[in-house]
Amino acid sequence: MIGRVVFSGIQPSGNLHIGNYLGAMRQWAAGQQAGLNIFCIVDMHAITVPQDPNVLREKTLEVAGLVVAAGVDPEKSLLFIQSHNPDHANLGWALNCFLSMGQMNRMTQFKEKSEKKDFVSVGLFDYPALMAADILLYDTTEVPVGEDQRQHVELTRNVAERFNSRFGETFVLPVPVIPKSGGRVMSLVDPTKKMSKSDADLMGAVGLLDEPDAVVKKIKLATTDSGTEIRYDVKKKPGVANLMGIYSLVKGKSLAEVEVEFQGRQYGEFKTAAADAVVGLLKPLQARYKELRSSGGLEKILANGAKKSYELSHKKLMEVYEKVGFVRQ
Ligand code: ATP
Ligand code: LTN
Repeated sequence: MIGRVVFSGIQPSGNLHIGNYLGAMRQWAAGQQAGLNIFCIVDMHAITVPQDPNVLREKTLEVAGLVVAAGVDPEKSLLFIQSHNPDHANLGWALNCFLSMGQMNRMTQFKEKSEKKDFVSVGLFDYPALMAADILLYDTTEVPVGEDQRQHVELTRNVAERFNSRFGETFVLPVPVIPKSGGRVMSLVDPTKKMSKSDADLMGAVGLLDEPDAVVKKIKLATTDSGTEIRYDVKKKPGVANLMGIYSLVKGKSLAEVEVEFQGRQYGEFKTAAADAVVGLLKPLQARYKELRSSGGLEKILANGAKKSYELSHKKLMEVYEKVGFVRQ
């Protein structure tokens, strides 16, 4: 084991939004100073729900590019596409056999994502086993994710403990690292729901690749209450509170400072300031993204990430194969 190992994944489905950035990617970038950092574009998780093949291919590269543009430095971290390293699916299969139906039935994300769907794949149900494999292959100690993923990381610890107690020390137990603020950026249309890539209403989320005009429009039209006071009150003023949260994270100011800054001012003025802040955040990110996609540098980064990740994961997979009793080649 090599001390601190950070692993996180992101699905290449839909358009990445500022919730993904503030809740996850920003932390990934900030935490790269020490230890081994691994980030994975989880295309195999994405096909648990229907995907258009051409869109999935393009989104996979887009998300990878945005992760780098958001500050994940390929010199310091490994970045790769999940389907490029077959060990993930192979360990996922093995872990399936150490997870109970009862445990999986308690996963709230499955319940939410399967509701009112005509077709629910076994893959969607089994999603957390593959996620556990992603994490456990690398002796991961920390998993930076948003609040919605806490239960999956708990399940990962659980299956690791079960395997360890049966076969002896094999897996490291990871801890979820959830940001104190930013863990849950809410929709601009319905601030009681989280900002989501899979939301059909595109006005709810500010995309990381949105043009400045679109950003301004979405923030200006964001749902707020009929009052006038700019005060942080999630229950009574969820829309204003959400915009204040976004503004405070982007500007690096506390909520109390934001309240003081906008005391006695109108919603319109505050929304303009919030929109300016988000446009300012996205401008350099979008410039880095465009440069990376046009230079061909991304493909090299991903190829290197796949090779290096396999060197690490394959040892672990072979250890598991040995322990469960597979004949080695
Ligand atoms: P969907 O919105 O379609 O459910 P998602 O954005 O939650 O997708 P991922 O792409 O897998 O799913 O999420 C990537 C990371 O972004 C995860 O760590 C997740 O917790 C975080 N994240 C997603 N939405 C938000 C949000 N609204 N606020 C904060 N963090 C978020
Ligand atoms: N389930 C996660 C994405 C994901 C992940 C992982 C996150 C897949 N594998 C491993 C952390 C570690 C999500 O939907 N956000």
